[in-house]
Amino acid sequence: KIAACLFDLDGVLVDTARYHFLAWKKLADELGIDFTLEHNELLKGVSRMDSLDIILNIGNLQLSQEKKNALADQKNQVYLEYILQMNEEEILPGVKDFLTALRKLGVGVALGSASKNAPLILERLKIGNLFDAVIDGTKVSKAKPDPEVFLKGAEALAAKPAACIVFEDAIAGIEAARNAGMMAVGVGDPQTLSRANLVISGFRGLTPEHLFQQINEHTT
Ligand code: G16
Ligand code: MG
Repeated sequence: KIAACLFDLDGVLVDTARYHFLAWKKLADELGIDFTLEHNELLKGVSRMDSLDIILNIGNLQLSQEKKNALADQKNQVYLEYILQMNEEEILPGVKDFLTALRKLGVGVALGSASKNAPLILERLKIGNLFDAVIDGTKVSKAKPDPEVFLKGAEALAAKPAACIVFEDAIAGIEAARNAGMMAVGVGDPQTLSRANLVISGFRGLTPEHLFQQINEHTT
């Protein structure tokens, strides 16, 4: 019996990765660092400061913590400009129906995201009301693949980890789910997300009942 479903944000409910990329790209350009879309893959699910460290590494730049804080803020200002222009149309196909159907079944729904901007994004998408708990980057101290974000989500919903399903687009997120003792559904490429119990391409046309059945077939 599935007690709760925990959702990553970026790459699962909404495609904010391109806004992160554009904001980091602007910063990297200003620093004279050649930051590519390929590099951007390394930043998925990674915290803001760790992302900056990865970019500075690419450019072989070493900076003081003070300077790094300022650059991270600068990137976030640009990112926020994109976020503030988002609307409901950017929710990925099928997501809203899937979340609504879960609630009707009495399954707990939580967000488990590394992003400190997660509450703002939920508000822009007008789906905040579909979540029983929101665990975001301000509530965790350890980044995925540490299970903290998902364990806190399960705890908030009073659900046992083994009765939880995590939906993730990042390898580190799938590992975090496994480390939490939860079932992991990858959203994206089956080859990249081979450690997931099951991989789906998205939520379009998917019902919770159908997904639970598939999960059962893949885990028994
Ligand atoms: C997201 C993104 C990451 C981003 C991180 C922190 O995580 O995937 O690329 O660096 O949040 O975001 P912010 O700068 O808004 O705090 P997730 O866990 O939702 O995929
Ligand atoms: Mg993600």
